[in-house]
Order: sequence, then C-alpha cells, then structure tokens
Amino acid sequence: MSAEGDAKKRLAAQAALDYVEDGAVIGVGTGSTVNLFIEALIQCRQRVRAAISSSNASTQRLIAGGITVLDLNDVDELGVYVDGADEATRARHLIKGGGAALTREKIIAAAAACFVCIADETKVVERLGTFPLPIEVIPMARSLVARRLSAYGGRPVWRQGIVTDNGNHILDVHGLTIDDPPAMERELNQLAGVVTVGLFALRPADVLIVGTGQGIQVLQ
Ligand code: A5P
Repeated sequence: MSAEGDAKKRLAAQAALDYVEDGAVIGVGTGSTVNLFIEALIQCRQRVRAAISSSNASTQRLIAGGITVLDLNDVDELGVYVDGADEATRARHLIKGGGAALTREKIIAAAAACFVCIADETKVVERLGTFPLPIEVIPMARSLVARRLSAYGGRPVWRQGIVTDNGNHILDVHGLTIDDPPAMERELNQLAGVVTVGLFALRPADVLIVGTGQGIQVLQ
C-alpha cells in the first residue's frame, strides 16, 4: 500500500478512537488498518481496561504495547469492536477474511454492541464480490465445499499453505455475483463443512469509517 493509502487508513483508525469508552474492554480485529488502530490505542492504553483479540497476530501486538488481552469467555459484555474489511458497501455489508481471521472476527462482531469498521476509500464498492469471498472450512470438507460452491457460479481457490488460528483451511471464491449479501450469507452458512463465510451482512458493521483524500466519511 502506498504512503497515501496508509494515510487514509490511519485517518480511519484514528477516528475509531472516538468510539472507545473509558475503562472498557474493546474488541480488536486483524489486518493492516487495525494495526494502525492498535498503534493509536497503545498511545492512550490507560483508557481501556483490556482487549479481546481476533487473531494471534493482533494479540501479540496488543500485548507488546502493554494492553491486556482477555478471553471472550471471561467477558460478559463487549461494547465496541473495531476491525477492517476487504470490501464494504454503503449499507455496511462487508467481505472480510483476507487475513484469514474471519471466524474469530465474526464471533467478536456477534458479541459486540457496536461494530466499528475502518477502511480506506478503495474498499468501498457498489456490489460485493470483486474481492474473492473467503470461506473457512473444516479441512476434510474442503473439496466437498468447493464443489458445492461451484454451483453458485463461484470459482473456489484453496488458499494453500494457510492454516487458520482454528486449524482450518480457507477457500477464496472468485467471480460470485452477490446481489443479496444477507441471503447469500445465510445460504452458504448451511453447507456442511463450512465454518465461517466471510460475508458480514446478517450482522453488518454499525459504523463504517472511511478514510479519504478529503478526510473521513462516517456511514452509520
Ligand atoms: C482479516 O481476516 C480481515 O478480515 C481484515 O479485516 C481485512 O482483510 C482487512 O485487512 P486490511 O486492513 O489489511 O486491508
């Protein structure tokens, strides 16, 4: 990503701090945009009690920055969850999972009262699906799920060499026409062997902060 792209991500990441309540436990996602959020959070780490992290990579960054990381099972209520996206619509439907952390991301999004998505303007699209849709699958079901996905007009490609934090595989589905994201998410969720579909539409972001050349744009 160019310095200009990084600056737009940083704008969105910085703006997400406004949603962090003092003394709260916050959810923290994964990816290059979130890494900028983590950097900013570390600068004011006394503001938060702890974090719930969506990946081993983010956990390491948080701990290195002096932020306590808790297990979601030990937290009754989660206010805000900040995470990035691979694609986002103005309706705040998302494709996520480019960093292979989609399962924990979806769990934390489900647990959070407010999901704040941060992205640079290149991520905003009219229709989802140009970015290949990541789907986490149980390894023994990889070929079965791939055959089933072909029936939806997609071209599943096994992300070889990647094992998720949960010990599973990722299929990236190219060429899907996603006209109705919630319906497709619901349908693909039903396939045996699918752990998580990288569509975040049934539980969309509540707030989408977009970093642009002219500052931030907030969709909510
Ligand atoms: C991680 O699995 C993803 O869902 C990320 O949130 C997504 O890939 C965005 O990453 P970047 O901020 O690096 O573009």
